[in-house]
Amino acid sequence: MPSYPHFPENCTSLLCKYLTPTIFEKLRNRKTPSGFTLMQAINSGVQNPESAIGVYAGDEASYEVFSPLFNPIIQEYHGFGHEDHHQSDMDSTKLKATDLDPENKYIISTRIRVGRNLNALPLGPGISKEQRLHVEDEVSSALLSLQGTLQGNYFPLEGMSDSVQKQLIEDHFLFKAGDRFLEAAGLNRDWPSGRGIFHNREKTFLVWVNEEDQLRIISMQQGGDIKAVFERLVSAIGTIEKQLTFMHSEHLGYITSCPTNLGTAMRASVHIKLPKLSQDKEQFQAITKQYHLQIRGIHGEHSESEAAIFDISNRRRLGITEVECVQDMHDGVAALIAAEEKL
Ligand code: ADP
Ligand code: IOM
Repeated sequence: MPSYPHFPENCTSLLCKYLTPTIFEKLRNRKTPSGFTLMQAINSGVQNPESAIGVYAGDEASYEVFSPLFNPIIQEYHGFGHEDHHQSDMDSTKLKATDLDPENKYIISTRIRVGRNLNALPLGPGISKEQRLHVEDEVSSALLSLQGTLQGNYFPLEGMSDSVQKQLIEDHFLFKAGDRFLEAAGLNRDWPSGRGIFHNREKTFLVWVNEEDQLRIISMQQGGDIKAVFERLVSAIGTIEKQLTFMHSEHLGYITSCPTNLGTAMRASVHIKLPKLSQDKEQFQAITKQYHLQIRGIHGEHSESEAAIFDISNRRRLGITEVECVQDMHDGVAALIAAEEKL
Protein backbone atom coordinates (compact mmCIF):
# COMPACT_ATOMS: atom_id res chain seq x y z
CA MET A 1 0.00 0.00 0.00
CA PRO A 2 1.65 3.33 -1.04
CA SER A 3 2.40 5.68 1.85
CA TYR A 4 2.49 9.48 1.94
CA PRO A 5 5.81 10.66 0.43
CA HIS A 6 8.42 12.58 2.36
CA PHE A 7 8.93 16.17 1.16
CA PRO A 8 11.75 18.30 2.58
CA GLU A 9 10.74 21.38 4.61
CA ASN A 10 11.95 23.80 1.93
CA CYS A 11 10.08 22.07 -0.92
CA THR A 12 8.34 24.63 -3.16
CA SER A 13 6.91 22.45 -5.93
CA LEU A 14 3.21 22.63 -6.66
CA LEU A 15 3.13 18.89 -5.94
CA CYS A 16 4.12 19.34 -2.29
CA LYS A 17 1.79 22.31 -2.00
CA TYR A 18 -1.28 20.43 -3.22
CA LEU A 19 -0.67 16.79 -2.36
CA THR A 20 -2.04 17.04 1.16
CA PRO A 21 -2.37 13.83 3.22
CA THR A 22 -6.14 14.02 2.62
CA ILE A 23 -5.81 14.25 -1.17
CA PHE A 24 -3.20 11.49 -1.09
CA GLU A 25 -5.54 9.23 0.88
CA LYS A 26 -8.33 9.89 -1.59
CA LEU A 27 -6.21 9.16 -4.68
CA ARG A 28 -3.62 6.63 -3.64
CA ASN A 29 -5.43 3.55 -4.92
CA ARG A 30 -6.83 5.11 -8.08
CA LYS A 31 -5.71 3.99 -11.54
CA THR A 32 -6.63 5.25 -14.99
CA PRO A 33 -8.20 2.73 -17.41
CA SER A 34 -4.76 2.24 -19.01
CA GLY A 35 -3.30 1.40 -15.57
CA PHE A 36 -1.47 4.67 -14.70
CA THR A 37 -1.22 5.18 -10.92
CA LEU A 38 -0.92 8.14 -8.57
CA MET A 39 2.57 7.00 -7.54
CA GLN A 40 3.67 7.15 -11.20
CA ALA A 41 2.10 10.61 -11.59
CA ILE A 42 3.98 12.06 -8.61
CA ASN A 43 7.30 10.21 -8.75
CA SER A 44 9.18 12.98 -10.59
CA GLY A 45 8.33 15.53 -7.88
CA VAL A 46 8.93 13.04 -5.07
CA GLN A 47 12.41 12.14 -6.37
CA ASN A 48 13.18 15.76 -7.32
CA PRO A 49 11.75 18.05 -4.66
CA GLU A 50 13.21 21.09 -6.47
CA SER A 51 10.78 20.52 -9.37
CA ALA A 52 8.63 23.50 -10.23
CA ILE A 53 5.56 21.32 -10.59
CA GLY A 54 6.47 17.66 -10.05
CA VAL A 55 3.48 15.82 -11.58
CA TYR A 56 2.95 14.13 -14.93
CA ALA A 57 -0.06 12.60 -16.65
CA GLY A 58 0.28 9.12 -18.13
CA ASP A 59 -2.76 9.46 -20.34
CA GLU A 60 -5.69 11.77 -21.02
CA ALA A 61 -7.72 10.11 -18.23
CA SER A 62 -5.09 11.08 -15.63
CA TYR A 63 -6.42 14.66 -15.71
CA GLU A 64 -9.85 13.37 -14.66
CA VAL A 65 -8.91 10.47 -12.35
CA PHE A 66 -6.37 12.55 -10.39
CA SER A 67 -8.24 15.86 -10.79
CA PRO A 68 -8.23 16.67 -7.04
CA LEU A 69 -4.45 17.01 -7.42
CA PHE A 70 -4.17 18.24 -11.02
CA ASN A 71 -6.94 20.87 -10.90
CA PRO A 72 -5.43 23.14 -8.22
CA ILE A 73 -2.03 22.84 -9.92
CA ILE A 74 -3.56 23.85 -13.26
CA GLN A 75 -5.46 26.67 -11.53
CA GLU A 76 -2.32 28.06 -9.90
CA TYR A 77 0.01 27.69 -12.88
CA HIS A 78 -2.31 28.94 -15.64
CA GLY A 79 -5.01 30.76 -13.66
CA PHE A 80 -7.48 28.38 -15.33
CA GLY A 81 -10.43 26.90 -13.44
CA HIS A 82 -12.18 23.59 -14.05
CA GLU A 83 -15.24 25.41 -15.46
CA ASP A 84 -13.15 27.45 -17.92
CA HIS A 85 -12.87 26.77 -21.64
CA HIS A 86 -9.74 26.84 -23.67
CA GLN A 87 -9.73 28.46 -27.13
CA SER A 88 -7.22 28.22 -29.91
CA ASP A 89 -6.26 31.01 -32.29
CA MET A 90 -3.26 30.68 -34.55
CA ASP A 91 -4.05 33.56 -36.88
CA SER A 92 -0.63 35.13 -37.14
CA THR A 93 -2.08 38.32 -38.70
CA LYS A 94 -3.48 39.13 -35.23
CA LEU A 95 -0.02 39.24 -33.69
CA LYS A 96 1.11 42.81 -33.04
CA ALA A 97 4.81 42.34 -33.50
CA THR A 98 7.38 45.04 -34.10
CA ASP A 99 11.09 44.70 -34.72
CA LEU A 100 12.21 44.69 -31.09
CA ASP A 101 15.91 44.77 -31.72
CA PRO A 102 16.68 46.51 -35.02
CA GLU A 103 20.40 46.79 -34.23
CA ASN A 104 20.71 43.14 -33.12
CA LYS A 105 22.02 44.17 -29.72
CA TYR A 106 19.98 41.93 -27.46
CA ILE A 107 18.08 39.07 -29.12
CA ILE A 108 20.26 36.20 -30.25
CA SER A 109 17.59 33.79 -31.45
CA THR A 110 13.87 33.11 -31.37
CA ARG A 111 12.16 29.74 -30.95
CA ILE A 112 8.50 28.75 -30.68
CA ARG A 113 7.47 25.19 -29.95
CA VAL A 114 4.27 23.30 -29.29
CA GLY A 115 3.85 19.91 -27.69
CA ARG A 116 1.54 17.34 -29.28
CA ASN A 117 0.55 13.73 -28.60
CA LEU A 118 -1.27 11.26 -30.80
CA ASN A 119 -4.91 10.65 -30.03
CA ALA A 120 -5.96 7.43 -28.25
CA LEU A 121 -2.53 6.37 -27.00
CA PRO A 122 -0.98 6.76 -23.54
CA LEU A 123 1.27 9.78 -22.99
CA GLY A 124 5.04 9.29 -22.60
CA PRO A 125 5.05 8.46 -18.87
CA GLY A 126 2.60 5.59 -19.47
CA ILE A 127 3.46 4.43 -22.98
CA SER A 128 4.86 0.95 -23.78
CA LYS A 129 7.95 0.36 -25.92
CA GLU A 130 5.81 -0.99 -28.79
CA GLN A 131 3.42 1.97 -28.64
CA ARG A 132 6.36 4.39 -28.61
CA LEU A 133 7.82 2.74 -31.69
CA HIS A 134 4.42 2.98 -33.34
CA VAL A 135 4.37 6.72 -32.61
CA GLU A 136 7.86 7.09 -34.07
CA ASP A 137 6.79 5.25 -37.18
CA GLU A 138 3.59 7.27 -37.73
CA VAL A 139 5.18 10.61 -36.99
CA SER A 140 8.37 10.11 -39.00
CA SER A 141 6.39 8.87 -42.03
CA ALA A 142 4.17 11.96 -41.89
CA LEU A 143 7.15 14.28 -41.53
CA LEU A 144 9.10 12.67 -44.34
CA SER A 145 6.28 13.48 -46.72
CA LEU A 146 6.56 17.24 -46.10
CA GLN A 147 7.54 19.37 -49.09
CA GLY A 148 9.02 22.78 -49.77
CA THR A 149 10.77 24.64 -46.97
CA LEU A 150 9.57 22.10 -44.39
CA GLN A 151 11.10 19.16 -46.24
CA GLY A 152 13.78 17.36 -44.26
CA ASN A 153 15.09 14.14 -42.76
CA TYR A 154 14.40 12.09 -39.68
CA PHE A 155 17.38 11.14 -37.49
CA PRO A 156 16.70 8.42 -34.90
CA LEU A 157 18.70 8.70 -31.69
CA GLU A 158 19.49 5.01 -31.89
CA GLY A 159 22.60 4.80 -34.04
CA MET A 160 23.35 8.55 -33.93
CA SER A 161 27.04 9.14 -33.15
CA ASP A 162 27.87 10.75 -29.80
CA SER A 163 29.56 13.68 -31.51
CA VAL A 164 26.56 14.47 -33.75
CA GLN A 165 24.20 14.18 -30.77
CA LYS A 166 26.42 16.42 -28.62
CA GLN A 167 26.66 19.07 -31.32
CA LEU A 168 22.89 19.11 -31.90
CA ILE A 169 22.36 19.58 -28.15
CA GLU A 170 24.99 22.31 -27.87
CA ASP A 171 23.45 24.15 -30.81
CA HIS A 172 20.05 24.07 -29.02
CA PHE A 173 18.42 21.86 -31.63
CA LEU A 174 18.09 18.57 -29.72
CA PHE A 175 16.85 17.55 -26.26
CA LYS A 176 19.33 16.51 -23.59
CA ALA A 177 19.79 12.87 -22.63
CA GLY A 178 19.44 11.62 -19.05
CA ASP A 179 17.26 14.40 -17.60
CA ARG A 180 16.55 13.26 -14.04
CA PHE A 181 13.12 14.90 -13.89
CA LEU A 182 12.03 12.99 -16.98
CA GLU A 183 13.78 9.84 -15.73
CA ALA A 184 11.69 9.78 -12.56
CA ALA A 185 8.55 10.47 -14.60
CA GLY A 186 9.17 7.25 -16.56
CA LEU A 187 9.88 9.25 -19.70
CA ASN A 188 13.35 7.82 -20.33
CA ARG A 189 12.31 4.15 -20.32
CA ASP A 190 13.86 2.08 -23.16
CA TRP A 191 16.12 5.01 -24.11
CA PRO A 192 17.08 5.70 -26.90
CA SER A 193 14.56 3.45 -28.65
CA GLY A 194 11.84 5.39 -30.47
CA ARG A 195 13.42 8.81 -29.94
CA GLY A 196 14.68 11.05 -32.69
CA ILE A 197 14.67 14.41 -34.38
CA PHE A 198 13.37 15.59 -37.74
CA HIS A 199 14.67 18.80 -39.23
CA ASN A 200 14.70 20.69 -42.49
CA ARG A 201 17.98 21.60 -44.14
CA GLU A 202 18.27 25.03 -42.51
CA LYS A 203 17.28 23.66 -39.06
CA THR A 204 14.54 26.28 -38.82
CA PHE A 205 11.81 23.67 -38.58
CA LEU A 206 12.37 20.72 -36.24
CA VAL A 207 10.31 18.03 -34.55
CA TRP A 208 11.45 16.13 -31.48
CA VAL A 209 9.96 12.65 -31.32
CA ASN A 210 9.10 10.91 -28.03
CA GLU A 211 10.68 13.25 -25.52
CA GLU A 212 8.46 14.80 -22.80
CA ASP A 213 5.66 14.78 -25.37
CA GLN A 214 5.42 12.54 -28.41
CA LEU A 215 6.00 15.55 -30.64
CA ARG A 216 7.60 18.90 -29.98
CA ILE A 217 7.06 20.90 -33.15
CA ILE A 218 9.62 23.69 -33.30
CA SER A 219 10.25 26.76 -35.43
CA MET A 220 13.44 28.69 -34.72
CA GLN A 221 15.98 31.02 -36.26
CA GLN A 222 18.70 33.49 -35.40
CA GLY A 223 17.63 37.04 -34.50
CA GLY A 224 14.37 38.49 -33.25
CA ASP A 225 11.85 38.10 -36.07
CA ILE A 226 9.12 36.67 -33.86
CA LYS A 227 6.41 36.95 -36.51
CA ALA A 228 8.37 34.94 -39.10
CA VAL A 229 9.03 32.19 -36.54
CA PHE A 230 5.33 32.09 -35.58
CA GLU A 231 4.18 32.03 -39.22
CA ARG A 232 6.46 29.09 -40.02
CA LEU A 233 5.19 27.18 -37.00
CA VAL A 234 1.52 27.80 -37.80
CA SER A 235 2.00 26.67 -41.36
CA ALA A 236 3.87 23.52 -40.23
CA ILE A 237 1.22 22.60 -37.64
CA GLY A 238 -1.54 23.00 -40.26
CA THR A 239 0.28 20.71 -42.68
CA ILE A 240 1.08 18.05 -40.07
CA GLU A 241 -2.50 18.06 -38.76
CA LYS A 242 -3.69 16.93 -42.18
CA GLN A 243 -1.94 13.62 -41.50
CA LEU A 244 -1.94 13.09 -37.74
CA THR A 245 -4.76 13.41 -35.19
CA PHE A 246 -3.64 14.89 -31.91
CA MET A 247 -5.02 14.38 -28.42
CA HIS A 248 -7.26 17.33 -27.63
CA SER A 249 -10.16 18.14 -25.33
CA GLU A 250 -12.72 20.96 -25.34
CA HIS A 251 -11.78 21.87 -21.79
CA LEU A 252 -7.98 21.49 -21.73
CA GLY A 253 -7.04 22.05 -25.38
CA TYR A 254 -4.04 19.98 -26.47
CA ILE A 255 -3.26 17.31 -23.90
CA THR A 256 0.35 17.06 -22.75
CA SER A 257 2.21 14.98 -20.20
CA CYS A 258 3.11 17.97 -18.01
CA PRO A 259 0.21 20.18 -16.87
CA THR A 260 2.24 23.34 -17.56
CA ASN A 261 1.97 22.64 -21.27
CA LEU A 262 -1.78 22.02 -21.55
CA GLY A 263 -3.91 24.16 -23.86
CA THR A 264 -1.71 25.67 -26.50
CA ALA A 265 1.33 23.60 -25.39
CA MET A 266 3.22 26.60 -26.70
CA ARG A 267 6.46 28.07 -25.41
CA ALA A 268 7.63 31.09 -27.38
CA SER A 269 11.11 32.17 -26.34
CA VAL A 270 14.04 34.35 -27.15
CA HIS A 271 17.64 33.97 -26.12
CA ILE A 272 18.39 37.48 -24.98
CA LYS A 273 21.42 39.26 -23.53
CA LEU A 274 20.54 41.44 -20.54
CA PRO A 275 23.84 42.26 -18.79
CA LYS A 276 22.58 45.26 -16.81
CA LEU A 277 19.00 44.31 -16.03
CA SER A 278 20.02 40.86 -14.82
CA GLN A 279 22.11 42.56 -12.11
CA ASP A 280 18.98 44.33 -10.90
CA LYS A 281 17.17 41.17 -9.85
CA GLU A 282 14.18 42.96 -8.36
CA GLN A 283 13.39 44.91 -11.53
CA PHE A 284 14.13 41.90 -13.76
CA GLN A 285 11.70 39.74 -11.81
CA ALA A 286 9.06 42.45 -11.54
CA ILE A 287 8.94 42.83 -15.34
CA THR A 288 8.84 39.09 -15.99
CA LYS A 289 6.02 38.74 -13.47
CA GLN A 290 4.04 41.63 -14.96
CA TYR A 291 4.22 40.15 -18.47
CA HIS A 292 3.72 36.50 -17.39
CA LEU A 293 7.19 35.48 -18.50
CA GLN A 294 9.37 32.60 -17.45
CA ILE A 295 13.16 32.84 -17.13
CA ARG A 296 15.21 29.78 -18.07
CA GLY A 297 18.94 29.24 -18.51
CA ILE A 298 20.79 28.98 -21.78
CA HIS A 299 20.41 25.21 -22.11
CA GLY A 300 16.69 25.08 -21.41
CA GLU A 301 14.69 24.07 -18.38
CA HIS A 302 16.69 23.52 -15.17
CA SER A 303 19.84 25.07 -16.69
CA GLU A 304 21.74 28.22 -15.73
CA SER A 305 22.25 31.45 -17.61
CA GLU A 306 25.67 32.09 -19.15
CA ALA A 307 27.22 35.46 -20.08
CA ALA A 308 23.98 37.21 -19.04
CA ILE A 309 22.04 35.40 -21.76
CA PHE A 310 18.59 34.20 -20.71
CA ASP A 311 15.81 32.15 -22.24
CA ILE A 312 12.69 34.28 -21.82
CA SER A 313 9.31 32.78 -22.70
CA ASN A 314 5.58 32.98 -22.05
CA ARG A 315 4.64 31.22 -18.83
CA ARG A 316 0.89 30.75 -19.37
CA ARG A 317 -0.21 28.27 -22.01
CA LEU A 318 -3.78 27.30 -21.13
CA GLY A 319 -6.81 29.60 -21.25
CA ILE A 320 -5.08 31.97 -23.64
CA THR A 321 -4.70 31.53 -27.40
CA GLU A 322 -1.48 30.84 -29.31
CA VAL A 323 -1.51 34.45 -30.56
CA GLU A 324 -1.73 35.64 -26.94
CA CYS A 325 1.15 33.35 -25.88
CA VAL A 326 3.41 34.91 -28.48
CA GLN A 327 2.07 38.40 -27.70
CA ASP A 328 2.92 37.89 -23.98
CA MET A 329 6.47 37.05 -24.95
CA HIS A 330 6.77 39.88 -27.48
CA ASP A 331 5.41 42.56 -25.13
CA GLY A 332 7.46 41.32 -22.21
CA VAL A 333 10.66 41.24 -24.23
CA ALA A 334 9.96 44.80 -25.42
CA ALA A 335 9.68 45.87 -21.76
CA LEU A 336 12.88 44.03 -20.83
CA ILE A 337 14.82 45.70 -23.65
CA ALA A 338 13.43 49.13 -22.68
CA ALA A 339 14.56 48.55 -19.06
CA GLU A 340 18.01 47.34 -20.17
CA GLU A 341 18.43 50.45 -22.34
CA LYS A 342 17.55 52.76 -19.44
CA LEU A 343 20.19 51.30 -17.13
P1 ADP B 1 11.19 23.07 -24.23
O1 ADP B 1 11.36 24.42 -24.81
O2 ADP B 1 10.83 22.08 -25.26
O3 ADP B 1 10.30 23.11 -23.05
P2 ADP B 1 13.87 23.30 -23.04
O4 ADP B 1 13.51 24.42 -22.14
O5 ADP B 1 14.68 22.19 -22.43
O6 ADP B 1 12.60 22.56 -23.66
O7 ADP B 1 14.63 23.88 -24.29
C1 ADP B 1 15.02 23.04 -25.32
C2 ADP B 1 16.18 23.59 -26.12
O8 ADP B 1 15.77 24.71 -26.85
C3 ADP B 1 17.35 24.01 -25.26
O9 ADP B 1 18.55 23.66 -25.89
C4 ADP B 1 17.22 25.53 -25.26
O10 ADP B 1 18.43 26.21 -25.04
C5 ADP B 1 16.70 25.75 -26.66
N1 ADP B 1 16.05 27.05 -26.82
C6 ADP B 1 14.98 27.54 -26.17
N2 ADP B 1 14.68 28.76 -26.59
C7 ADP B 1 15.60 29.08 -27.53
C8 ADP B 1 15.82 30.22 -28.35
N3 ADP B 1 15.04 31.30 -28.30
N4 ADP B 1 16.87 30.18 -29.20
C9 ADP B 1 17.67 29.09 -29.30
N5 ADP B 1 17.50 28.00 -28.56
C10 ADP B 1 16.47 27.98 -27.69
N1 IOM C 1 7.65 20.66 -18.06
C1 IOM C 1 8.38 20.04 -17.02
N2 IOM C 1 9.61 19.50 -17.54
N3 IOM C 1 8.60 20.83 -15.79
C2 IOM C 1 7.63 21.82 -15.49
C3 IOM C 1 9.01 19.90 -14.77
C4 IOM C 1 9.02 20.45 -13.34
O1 IOM C 1 9.93 21.23 -12.99
O2 IOM C 1 8.09 20.07 -12.61
